[in-house]
Amino acid sequence: MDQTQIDALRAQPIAPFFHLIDGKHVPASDGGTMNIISPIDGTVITTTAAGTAADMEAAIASARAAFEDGRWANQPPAARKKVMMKWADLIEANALELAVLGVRDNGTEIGMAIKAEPSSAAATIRYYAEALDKIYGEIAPTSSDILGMIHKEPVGVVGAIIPWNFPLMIGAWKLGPALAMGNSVVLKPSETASLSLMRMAELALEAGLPEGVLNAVTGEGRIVGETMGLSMDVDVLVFTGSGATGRRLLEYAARSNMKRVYLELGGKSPNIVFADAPNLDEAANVSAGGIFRNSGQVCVAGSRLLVEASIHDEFVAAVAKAAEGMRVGDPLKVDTHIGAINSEGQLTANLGFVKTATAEGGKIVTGGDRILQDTGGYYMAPTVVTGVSRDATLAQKEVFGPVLAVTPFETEEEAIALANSTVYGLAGAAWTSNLGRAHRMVRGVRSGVMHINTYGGADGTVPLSGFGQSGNGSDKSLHAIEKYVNLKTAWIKL
Ligand code: TXE
Repeated sequence: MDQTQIDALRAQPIAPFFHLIDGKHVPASDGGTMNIISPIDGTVITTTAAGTAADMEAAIASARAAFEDGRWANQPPAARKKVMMKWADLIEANALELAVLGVRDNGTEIGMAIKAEPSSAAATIRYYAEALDKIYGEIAPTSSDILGMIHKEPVGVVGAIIPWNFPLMIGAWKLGPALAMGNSVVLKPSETASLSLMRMAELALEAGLPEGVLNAVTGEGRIVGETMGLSMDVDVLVFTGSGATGRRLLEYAARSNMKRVYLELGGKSPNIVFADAPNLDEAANVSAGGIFRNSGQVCVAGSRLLVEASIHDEFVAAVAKAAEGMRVGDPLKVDTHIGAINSEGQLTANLGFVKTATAEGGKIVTGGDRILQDTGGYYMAPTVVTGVSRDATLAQKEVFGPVLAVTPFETEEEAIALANSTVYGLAGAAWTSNLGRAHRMVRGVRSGVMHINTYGGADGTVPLSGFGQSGNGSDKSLHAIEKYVNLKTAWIKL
């Protein structure tokens, strides 16, 4: 990464963004716009269209028409693959531009953004492009006078609602398998991180995706998102975001056409450190990264540190030291470790969690405050809170900020019980040299991902699935494809 190139890109003004409907850039039907505020310094950097219900309906109609006439679904797999491979190439060719645009919008430190955003998105699109002509139907083991065939058909119109923490990566997790299987998609980016995702959608059209197959509408969730949720013409809703919105989407589906709803709703993931961890210094550094990178705005963040009591004090000191060694600041500087909080509202909520934690008996070991306020941006010091009891707010609620809750345990059984004591089940980790214990932790902790002696970094070859109120269905890997196909049986008498 070259600082000079990054600085040149950040100096460029950003033209207003419009919806992408039926292959055209269109403003909101009532001309409304939304100011886009950069969390780096609190300034307005551009505007997006403030979508109306009519805009969303137009996008859905376009996606429906594209699906019905088969302009994408009926193309030979090799042709669809070619378009998607080209799209991945274009994302890679524009990686720095996309990453800087995204960081100006959402505040993630550039070092993480470049890897987790364009690079990961391109890899995801390429993965599903490569897969799409290797997925076969099935022939059932019927009696000899019958041919039982199972076809995999695209479902139709997919509505994808994307959050702000990793818009390109999470967007690609939905767009890759949905488009690979021949569906049409309507994309609804987050209000506070839409720019890079809108640009990535444009690149799909530049790669040759037919008009109408991918539409993207910006605007408020409660307006355009609700219209999408209630539409009779959307067949599948895929979502990453808060539990509260996830519940609404289930209601919308029940009130409309009972569309399929797949949710990824974050977590309160336990990072369990035993005294027999192979390398406690490494465990402390990786654990700090596992909660503080992207300011803790990571769905799988290891936000609960469960530490064996015998090493509690020394381990907490090591994590606090690692936290204090992380440079918080301008996310577009290549040597920044932790960038900005996405929005002022999110920062205020984080600080509220810290206040509640201390009121409930927690002790701040490091951090706890807003910092760098003179920049006008939204920054928070990485925060470690000890003495967090099992039922404390900080142990139960997702903060989605740079706040680590620490709780000691005595035994393996107690560690598992603590790990499973929330409504969530997205990720977790255990650090131990004992092979049997490692496997017991994998089996015992109810979560979609269990790391052993590491935290984070699980790539696209493995699924990310929520247990409990962390959601349903899977992103990533071939398993994600299941969300975007209907199984059709042909029962043929010979
Ligand atoms: O989420 P929302 P917010 C969690 C995290 C965070 C909290 C709030 O705990 O603190 O959610 O973040 C769209 N109908 N995660 O307020 O509102 C919205 O426009 C349809 C975890 O940003 O759920 C955006 O595109 N759509 C998470 C998307 O939902 C609606 C990532 C997510 O926003 C809508 C983000 C409605 N009525 C937040 N209301 C993760 N799992 O990684 C909003 N939206």
